[in-house]
Amino acid sequence: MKKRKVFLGFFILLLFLLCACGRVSGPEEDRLIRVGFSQLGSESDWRAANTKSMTAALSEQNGFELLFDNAKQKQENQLLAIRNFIQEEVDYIVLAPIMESGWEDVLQEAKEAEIPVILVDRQISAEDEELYSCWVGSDFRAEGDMAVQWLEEELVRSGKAGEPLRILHIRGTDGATAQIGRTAALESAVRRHPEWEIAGVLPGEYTEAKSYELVRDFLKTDRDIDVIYSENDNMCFGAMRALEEAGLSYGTDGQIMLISFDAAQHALQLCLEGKINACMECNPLHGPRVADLIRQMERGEQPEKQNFVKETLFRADTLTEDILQKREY
Ligand code: GZL
Repeated sequence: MKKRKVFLGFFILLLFLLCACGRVSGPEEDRLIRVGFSQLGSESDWRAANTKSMTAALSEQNGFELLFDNAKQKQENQLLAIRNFIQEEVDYIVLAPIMESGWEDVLQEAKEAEIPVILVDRQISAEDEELYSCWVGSDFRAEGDMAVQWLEEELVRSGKAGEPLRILHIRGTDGATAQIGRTAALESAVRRHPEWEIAGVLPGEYTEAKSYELVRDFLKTDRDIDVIYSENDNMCFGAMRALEEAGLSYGTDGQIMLISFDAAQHALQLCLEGKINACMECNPLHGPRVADLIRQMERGEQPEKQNFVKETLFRADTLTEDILQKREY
């Protein structure tokens, strides 16, 4: 009897020690992969769709334990989140960086903690490419080039090629890869077309509210606009509200052409109605892609460093209800 009590006491002590050291993990194959995901914010329809995709893919039923942090558009919050993930000893860190600069120190800490980092959506500018394992996202310069190519072709179609053109540029968050690429495409086109002029550049930060305020104020002094090049849907929505208040028409039957990026459901519906002339797709459904990259690394494989997604441009004159219904976001 006494022996049984000693054994039971020893067993309870062992169980306590195992639990006290953090986790009593089950068999290796049943262990959840712990992922810390630093999402930059919730500023747009695109970001909401991206978060939904990421959290659905990195779910417990798919074999993941997800530690999710929303940085509310502040880089300092992302830095804090990453350091917390390191303290938590996650297996992987996934980062959607709000801007390209400012990541070297914190990613060096992750590297020293031997925690692989996967970048999603925007990129970072770091000397040491070993600070992250791989990246998945869009080719933002290509997106901008496709949008500009549409504008050039539209001007030919309407017989206005070569005529003076004034473009209002609503820019995304400064230093974000999406902003850098889409802006570069427009600036390159303006250099190619001496008859084109940038009437103004508004820092809309990808939000509808900021874009509305900036466009409303801009139109108080300058109403001579032919095109609005909006670097995401939500800023385009803000511009539309300001145009309506100023009594200016837009879209396929209006005086001002609207070009938008992301092509989420709401914008595509407006495109179908002819209110937005062209919507450049920016696919946010990175959840399954990131999950696959992690599974590759779990198998000891090294994924491609850069993983681009394919995207298309939607035009008001070719978009159909059937296409819209088939969209996933
Ligand atoms: C693009 C993404 C941008 C979207 C915006 O991949 O980084 O950020 O275009 C979002 O809608 O806010």
